[in-house]
Amino acid sequence: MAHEMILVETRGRVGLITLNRPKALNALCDQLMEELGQALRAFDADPAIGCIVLTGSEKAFAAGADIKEMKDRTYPAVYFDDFIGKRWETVLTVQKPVIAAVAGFALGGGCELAMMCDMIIAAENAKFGQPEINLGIMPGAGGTQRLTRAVGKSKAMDMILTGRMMDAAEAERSNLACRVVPVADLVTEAVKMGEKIASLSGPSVAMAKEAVNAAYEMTLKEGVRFERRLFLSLFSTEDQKEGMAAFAEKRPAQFRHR
Ligand code: CO8
Repeated sequence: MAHEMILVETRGRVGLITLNRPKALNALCDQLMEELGQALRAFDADPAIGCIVLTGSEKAFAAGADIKEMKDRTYPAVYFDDFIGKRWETVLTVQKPVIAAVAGFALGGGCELAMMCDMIIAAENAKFGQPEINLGIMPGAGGTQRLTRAVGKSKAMDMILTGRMMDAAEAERSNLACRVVPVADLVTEAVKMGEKIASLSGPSVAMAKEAVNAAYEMTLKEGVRFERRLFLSLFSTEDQKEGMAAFAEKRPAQFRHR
C-alpha cells in the first residue's frame, strides 16, 4: 500500500522502514503509527525478509508522540481508543529482529519506540530522552519499564524525573545502545548488521530473539527452561543439519531460512 509518512524499501533480505514526517521531527501521530504497523506486519510475513531496520532522519528518529494531536484528548477518549495498545505495540509482535537505527532526537514515545525494538544502534548525534514530565505527563509506552531495565533505576529516575537528554556516548555506556557509529554511516551499518542476521537460519534467529526477550519476563529458572525447549526444537530443522554439516565439511552453510 502507499504510505505518506514512512518510506519502505528492501536492501537484499533486509526490510528498511524510514520514518518520514520531517516537518514535525517524525512526531508519531496516529496515521504514522498505523502505517508503521502495516509495514512491520508486511515485512514480518514476507519470507524474502530476514531482518528489519527502523530509522528516521539525521535530525530526528522521532521527537515523541504527536503533542498537538494528543493535547485535547479526554480521558474517556484515550481510554476507550486504547491508542497505545492498538497502534504502538505492533513492533513487539514482530518475530523477526527489528534494529532501531537512531540519529538525532529519540524523545518520549520516540525513545520508547526505539526501546521496543530488539537493539538500538546510535549515531554520534543521537539524543535519547523521556521529557514527558515537562508536559505534565509521564512516559506511557513502556518508558518507565524499558529504560529502567536498560540503564538501571538511578539513571532512569534522573532521565524521567528531570527530562534531561542522554547523548550517544552515554547511551552506549549505559547499555541503551549496542553500538555508536558516525551519522553518515548509520543506515549502512544497521543494514550491514541486518544482512548478517538475515543470512542466518530464520527459525534460530527468531527463537534466539524470543529467548532473549523472555529474560525480561521470566525468572532465571523459567527462562533457562524456556531457552532449553527452544534450543532442542531447533534440532528438528533442516538448517540445524545444514549448519552443523557445513562446519564439519569446512564449507559455508546454505540456510533455507525457514
Ligand atoms: N509533537 C508534535 N510536533 C512536534 C513534536 C511532537 N512531539 N516535536 C516537534 N514537533 C514539531 C514542532 O512543533 C515544530 O513544528 P512547527 O514548525 O509547526 O512549529 C517542528 O516539529 C520542529 O520542532 P522545533 O521547532 O521545536 O525544533 P527544535 O530543533 O527547536 O527542537 C526538540 C527540537 C527539542 C525535539 C523540540 O521539538 C521538542 O522539545 N519537541 C517535543 C519533545 C517531547 O516533548 N516529546 C515527548 C512527547 S510526549 C510523548 O511522546 C508521550 C508518549 C506517550 C506514549 C505514546 C502514546 C501515544
